[in-house]
Parts: sequence; structure tokens; C-alpha cells
Amino acid sequence: MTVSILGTRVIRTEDPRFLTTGGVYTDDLALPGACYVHFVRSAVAHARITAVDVSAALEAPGVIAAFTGADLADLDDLAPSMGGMINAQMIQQPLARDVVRFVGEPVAVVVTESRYQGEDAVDLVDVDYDLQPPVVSMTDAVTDGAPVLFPAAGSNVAATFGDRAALKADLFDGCEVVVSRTIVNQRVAPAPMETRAAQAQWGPDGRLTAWIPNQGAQGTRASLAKMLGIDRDQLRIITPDVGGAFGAKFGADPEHAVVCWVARRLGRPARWAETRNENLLGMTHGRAQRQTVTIGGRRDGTVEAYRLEVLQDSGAYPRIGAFLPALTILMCPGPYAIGRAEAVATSVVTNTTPVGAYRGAGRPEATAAVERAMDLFAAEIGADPAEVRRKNLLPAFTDPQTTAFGATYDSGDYGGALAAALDAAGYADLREEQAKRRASGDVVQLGIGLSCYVEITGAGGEAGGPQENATVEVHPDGSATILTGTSPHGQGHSTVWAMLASDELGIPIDKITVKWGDTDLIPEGGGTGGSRSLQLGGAAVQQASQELIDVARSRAASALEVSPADLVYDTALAGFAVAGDPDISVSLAQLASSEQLLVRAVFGAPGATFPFGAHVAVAEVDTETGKTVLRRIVAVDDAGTVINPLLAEGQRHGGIAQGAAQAFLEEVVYDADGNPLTSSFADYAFLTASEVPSFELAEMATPTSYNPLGAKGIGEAGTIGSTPAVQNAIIDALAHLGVRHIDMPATPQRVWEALRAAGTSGAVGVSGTVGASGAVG
Ligand code: MCN
Repeated sequence: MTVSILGTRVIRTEDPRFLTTGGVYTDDLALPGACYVHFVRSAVAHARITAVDVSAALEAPGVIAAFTGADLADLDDLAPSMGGMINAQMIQQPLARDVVRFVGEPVAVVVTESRYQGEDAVDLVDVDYDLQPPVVSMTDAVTDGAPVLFPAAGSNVAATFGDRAALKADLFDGCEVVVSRTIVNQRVAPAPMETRAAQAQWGPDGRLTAWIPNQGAQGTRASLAKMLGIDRDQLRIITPDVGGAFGAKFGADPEHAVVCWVARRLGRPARWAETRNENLLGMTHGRAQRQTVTIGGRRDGTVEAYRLEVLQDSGAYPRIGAFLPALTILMCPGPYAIGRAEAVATSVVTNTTPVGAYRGAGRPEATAAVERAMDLFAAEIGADPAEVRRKNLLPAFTDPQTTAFGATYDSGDYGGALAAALDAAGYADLREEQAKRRASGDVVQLGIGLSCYVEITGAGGEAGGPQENATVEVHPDGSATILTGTSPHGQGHSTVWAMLASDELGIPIDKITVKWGDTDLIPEGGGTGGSRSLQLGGAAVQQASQELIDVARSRAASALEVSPADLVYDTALAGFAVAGDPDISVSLAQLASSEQLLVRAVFGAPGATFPFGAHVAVAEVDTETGKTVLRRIVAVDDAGTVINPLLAEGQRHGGIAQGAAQAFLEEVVYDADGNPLTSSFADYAFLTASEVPSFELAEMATPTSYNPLGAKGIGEAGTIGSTPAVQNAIIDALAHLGVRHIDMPATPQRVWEALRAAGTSGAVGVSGTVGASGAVG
């Protein structure tokens, strides 16, 4: 009997190439004769465009052409989609014609023979702006008399979720303790190593091929075809290597459509790759919520009622970010059994960069809110935050449970995760050390922060539930190819999809090639996001492999002139042998040499899965300088059955680092005029390895019944669990000094301000800066 390789630490097959010759990214491609597209971007947050003069730019060396919005009339404006939930009047023109609504919005393009000629020529384009008052913070957006970004829309409200009028006045009646606070889940930048890019070439047949770094070529094709006004089959998207995406490379942006338009207009290939500065201005940002949490319960630690009110900053043009509060609401009670809970949200537009999905997309925001609320409640009643959580977590369950918010949690053991995390962290010892430092008045105080979470992965809007396809083909030389509708960009699908097929078929991993991201080869697919890939795309690979054995069995029976039932599939042979007579056999390779051996399977799941976990963060905070040093993060992230622990751990490490960064470092900041103050890595406090310790991962696996692998998603778990744990740890370090809350990022300055304020006025909180993500509106 062969031993399954599933669950083993197979080393990433992708890495030798990345570590030797390197990846081939979109900007590495060299289409012969390609011209370079450069965007002229708005320098102001809100203005009417009165004139755009490209004449000086046209005179500059190497300039082939320059176009303004007026030239692009045949390119579709971007109306918000998302099922009609967003105000349809909030339309973006691919190049702004009339009004600019954020610094960085594309206004014109200059096309040059070489890259560097364009960098100089864009400065020669003269745009006349009639400045309009900007709306920079989301609270300003809903203030009476605020300038309205889209007059036709009537207000700055892009969407609402939940019924504000139905909020119950008596929700907290009978609670012994009620705590309420407004907290900020600040705006952050996804900042992938590879910035956005495109290369486009129209064929003599009128068909467009576009190379774009993306998270799902099929979705990118759909968005781009719509903007260009062409049929999907006139467009082929090819996905080169992608250097990170973190949710921000789904679909297509106006810039991608403009590059394709330029290639068509000039009749030659066109290319674009943005600078880091453009990326920080132009790629969608994430998070950007202002949350008011109210929590009530008994002094014994029982939480009886919880309310979450969300204000979502959508930026200037509503994208998926405007919709994400729906996910925040869906997950708002988290893993807790709260008798009465309600949530509402309003998404507004502001004169800032549009907000999109960022690792976790809506769920980290829900977790941050309820986890902060749990600590505020615990502090108010003077209880141990671990005890308050333990008391309120849903009991372990194996049959699906539907929450009051309509989420059907598939399986969970939230108390088990918390206990495992506390145990691995040595919680009692940590509290003891904390007590000692408090008693001795140590300058450097110890904080212990907790978070418990449940999140949703593998959700899908397709009729009939979430699904994904895979094709497995065995070749006459004994190798195999897998085509997948997923689209890895760091997650390691080549390794794991090969493991899954190899496990069924017996073909060695190094003889299996995994392909994705070419819409001519794989016309259907949901891409990679929402931690959907393994549970749907991986399950499809397993299913296709099993179905391939079924198909091959009847062919093997004819070839060997025996009944199919007499054949045994032997993975050691990668073929069939006759039961009781192993010398009579035929391999899949042999069968493939007489007839193509290929199966396409679509795996459909009954619903989304709900991974969960608990994190413990340990931080040391210097009470004189406000500086935080993150000492430990202990994480339990239960994603059901793990297929490759090495890759799953890599996902957890990366996610935890990103989540921690939000808690104490990263923030996109605007000044009062809407000028971005964090448009380079010198200003945006992008996390590096030196700011975090290595993380301690404890294991727990509660399989799901929703797919035969028993797997849930792991790609976003780290980000969801770590942020509130780190924030809570920093606040906990100062709790005995009267600090109750510090908004993220808990920078040394904010920590110091909180200490100063506590020193003068008892229990306090410190809120964020004025600005798009600020709490001081
Ligand atoms: N895996 C496993 N066992 C499980 C779950 C997952 O072995 N029970 C493995 C999978 O085989 C896969 C990896 O872990 O190799 C992640 O799988 P999954 O949880 O299905 O997530 P996706 O592959 O769909 O990845 C999406 C997720 C998201 S939504 C974001 S955002 C994100 C992330 O992954 N962006 C990333 N991780 C990233 N990693 C990198 N390097 N770069 C990004 O942009």
C-alpha cells in the first residue's frame, strides 16, 4: 500500500525557479515594437477640469501621442457593479474628463518610445483645475452641508447595509454594564512587491491579448471586455508571474483598459508598469472603517448584547470596498454566542483613493471590532479578558449552525482554539510576569493581547453554490498537466495541486505541470481570493484525478480484455493491473498514447467554510517613549485538514506579519486638503522582518464536511487573528495606568499621548489622526 503524501511538508516546487532565474513578471516581457504608456495623474483631491493641454508634451523627445479623456469616448465609464447595491451615479471615467476626485486619478496619457522619455513628458501636460472643496474624512462625508462628490447621486452615501431605523432602543435594557466606543480600522495599502502593470497587443484578426498581473484571468477578462466594449472571446488574458496581490489585483482597473485602448488606437503593442509612488496613490487601499461598538452584559462576564455601527470609506469611486461592510456585518458576532446583536453600515465616498479588498476583506474589520469590544467590557468589569471570552464563546459543534446574521458556520471548536493558544503561550506565567513588572513600576511594561475569530472562506455567488474547475491530462510519456481555474500569486498551488493529483494517480510530483491564468486555455475560473482555492480548486483537482481513473478503467479493461471490475488501480504503477495477476497491467501513459486521456471536473461545495482560531500577542511597551516591541505572537489557526503544512504555515506567518503591521505601524494618511502624506515607502511605515519576532504556531484541525479534503481556507487567517491581538496587547500593557483604548496604528506617539492623557484624567482612549481614516472628524 502506498502512503499518502497529503498532509506532508512537500517543499515548494515553484521555488527553485524563483530563487535561481527568477520569475517572469508582466514588465519583464518584451513585446517587439511596444510603446510606453504613462499616466498624468491628478495633483489635487477635488476639482473641475477646465482644460488639458498636451501640446508641450507632444513636442518632447520620443513622444508618440498624448490622449485625454475626450479622446476615449469609446471606452466605457466604470459604473459600480456589485448587484445594484451601490449608488449607480457614482461613475468613474477611465481618464477624468470633467472632475477629478482624488490625488492620483488618471487624467491623461503620454505615449513614448522609451520608458524614461515618458517620465519627463508627463510633467509637460498642463491641466487647469478649478479647485473644489474636498471631502477627506468619512465623517465629513456625512456631515450636513458637506460637498457632494457626485451631485447626481444626491449625497455621498454609496450604500447602506442593515436597517438603521430598525435598531432597537431597548437592545441594552437590563444589562448591568454597557460600554461604547468609536474605534478606527485605519486605511492601509496592500503594497504588493510587484506594482500594477499591463502589456497589450491586438492581432490582425482584431483580437486582443493582454498580459496583466491579476488574481483571476477570467474575471480580469470580464472587466476589461466590458470597459473596452468587446466580446469576451475577442480578448485573451495571460497571467505572467504575479508578485503579490493581497486582494487588490482582482478584475481590471481603468489604467488596464486605457493601455489596451492605446494599443488599438496606435496599432502597435503598448505597455505600462507603475512606479511605487503611483501604486500607493492609485491601487485600491484596504480597511478604512470607523466603527462604533456597544457591548453590554452582566458583571459576571456574560455578554448579553452587542451593536456594531460601521462607517466605510469607499474612497472616490465605489469599488468592492464599498460592499465589504456587508461581510463585516455577516461576521460581526464572531465566534460568540451573544443573545442580542445588531449591525448597520453606511459606505460613503470621499476624495481619496478608492478602497478595495485587502487580505481578509471585511472579516478583519468584524474581528477587530468585537475583540476590542470584549476587552473594553472585560476592563469595565475588572475581569480577565481570557475568562470573558471563554464564558461567551459558542460551544463546539460539528453540525452547521446559522447565526442571526445569516452565516452558516460549518464546524467549530472556538473554546478549544482559545485553550490551545493560552496553553501554548503560557498565559498564567505571562500574567505573573506582567504583575511583577507592574508592581516594580518597570519602565517597560508587558502587555498580553488576545483575539478569537471565526471567518468565512470559499464563499461564492455562483448559482448553486461555490465551485471551481480543474482539468487533468495524462500524457504518453507518463507526465501530467493540470489546468486550474485558480490563480496563485504566492500561495503555492503548483505544489499542492500536483500533490493532490499525484496522490490519486501515482504520477510523481515532478512530472506534473500546473497551468493557470490563460483564458484561451482555461476559459472558466473563479481565481484566487477569499481563501477559496484549496477547498474548491484543490478539491476539483482531486475530483478530476479520480474521474480520470474511472475513464481510464474502462479503456484499460478493453485494452486488457478483462472486466473493469477485475482491475485494480495501482499508484506504484500509475496504471491498472488485473486483480490476482499483477503481471497483466497497463499504465495511464500507455492508455494516453492510443487516445487523449483528459478529464475536466467541476467541484461544487454546499457553501462557504468558516475557519477559526485564537491568537495571543505579547508586547513590551516603553512607558517613557511609547515604543512597542512585539515579543511574541502565538497562533492557533484551524483551517480543517491541512494538505501541506509547510505552505499553510507560510501563509500564516505572512498573514500574521501583515495583520500585526496594521496594529502598530501601517496607515495611509491624508492631510486636510486630501493630499496623501504616505505616497512612498519613506512615509508609509511598511512592515519589515526586523519589526516582528518569528511567530509560534500551534496546531489544531477541525475538518469540514463541505469538501472531501476536509479543508478550509488558511490564506487570510493570520491577518484576521493577529491585528486585534497586537492592538489589545499594547493597550493591555498600559491598562493599569488607566489606558482603555488606543487607535491603530498604535505608534509611539499615540501610546505616549494615551499615557499622558491617562496620567491627567484617568481611563482614556486615544483616537486617530484627522484624515480619511481618522477618528477625529
Ligand atoms: N492550504 C493547505 N491546507 C489548508 C488550506 C490551505 O495546505 N487547509 C494551502 C493551499 O494548498 C495553498 C495555501 O495553503 O497552497 C493557501 O490556500 P487557501 O487558503 O485556499 O488560499 P488561496 O490559495 O485561495 O489564497 C488566497 C489568499 C488571499 S485571499 C490573499 S489576499 C492572499 C493570500 O492568500 N494574498 C497573498 N496569501 C498570499 N500570499 C502571497 N504570497 N501573496 C499574496 O498576495
